[in-house]
Amino acid sequence: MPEAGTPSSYRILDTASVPAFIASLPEVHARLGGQARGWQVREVGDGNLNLVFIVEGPSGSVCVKQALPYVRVAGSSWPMTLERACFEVSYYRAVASAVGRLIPKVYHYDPELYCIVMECLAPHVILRRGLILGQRYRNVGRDIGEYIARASFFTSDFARPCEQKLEGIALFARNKELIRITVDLVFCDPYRASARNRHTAPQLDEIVADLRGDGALKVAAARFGEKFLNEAQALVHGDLHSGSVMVTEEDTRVIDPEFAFYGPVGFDLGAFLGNLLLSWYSQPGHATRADDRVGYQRWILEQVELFWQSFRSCFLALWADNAQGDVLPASMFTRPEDAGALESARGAVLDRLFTDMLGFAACKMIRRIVGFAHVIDFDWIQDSDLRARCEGSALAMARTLLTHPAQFHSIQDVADALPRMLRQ
Ligand code: SR1
Ligand code: MG
Repeated sequence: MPEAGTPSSYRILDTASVPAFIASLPEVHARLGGQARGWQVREVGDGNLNLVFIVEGPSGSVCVKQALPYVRVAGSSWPMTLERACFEVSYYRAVASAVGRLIPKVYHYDPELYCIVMECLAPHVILRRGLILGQRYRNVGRDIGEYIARASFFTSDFARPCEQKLEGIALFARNKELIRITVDLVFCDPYRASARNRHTAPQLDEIVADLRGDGALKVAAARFGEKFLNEAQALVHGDLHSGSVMVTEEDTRVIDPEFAFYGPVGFDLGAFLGNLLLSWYSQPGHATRADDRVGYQRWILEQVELFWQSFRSCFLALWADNAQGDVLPASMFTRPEDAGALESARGAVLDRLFTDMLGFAACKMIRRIVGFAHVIDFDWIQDSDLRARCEGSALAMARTLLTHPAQFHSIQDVADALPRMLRQ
């Protein structure tokens, strides 16, 4: 039964009702082919919020994603706006021309069912699951760096007139219930008593108490919370962790942008970096006799470096050709002798994004270990002592990133620091 307060036209879909819904959409029906009664439907959602169905027909398949009127993992005790589906589809539309093949194609949006019908990504897998299995995806770091560069540059003041950006800010500012989730679960709850928090206990009890008693750390995390709420630099995905990326050996796609809003570019950069670092620290928990995962950790670090380098070089290349916005416009730097000043101003912007990326990465790492929503990279480590060691090392790294940012001048500094934080 839908929650009280949901529109009367809304109903929760299930495997039995999805075929009739799809059959009512002639173009999608044609894509699947055959008759609705012959289609195979599976519910495959494993995220925290929504229903996801895969529908397969004789000529093709589609993915159907529906918002529930509550948080899926918490049940009806945590009501949640259905409008998130509308923000997700609005984000896809806003970045589609900038990012091209890096997002799935959207075939249909139903505003009454809060449901998106889109390209079924197969044989793609969720990156987080691939990382747990020790799989390598040669393009993923480079592709996600390019993705964030393209999506953020073309929605920023560096590329667009401010009027367009202000309209975007107004639209996505209405995504306030999901912004509230991030404020609470990323920037506040991990650092205070909250019934929603959990951690591996008793092994991490002392570390968690120490973290919640560390004033400097809490102030640093709050500074990034303030940035999150105040720096409307560009349209950001808002939840770009390794569970929001689907991959094959060659191909990379970004999914699940329901948390989208105008915010700091470093928030998306930090989400992806932080989740790669969590994966790196979780690897000893997935080692076997045949594979100690040390080589795999090296591969993750290569991806970390490729990710940042690809973001940086792509952002600068786009800027060189598209400086038509209101901040540092090319029209202000037309004399040959202006070139040096312009180049160093752009370099300074990239340096600030690097610093922001590290701080947001740290916040994202901490929330996944001591907050409400954990990650299977750690949760699937059965031995709780081993899991706590992996999590403790990741927490040590995150705390250093937040409280000693001056130690990190380059992405290589980050890579070099990771093994120094390992706990025995
Ligand atoms: C209540 S939703 C919990 C988390 O799941 C999403 O993936 C976001 O990261 C959110 O914070
Ligand atoms: Mg998600």
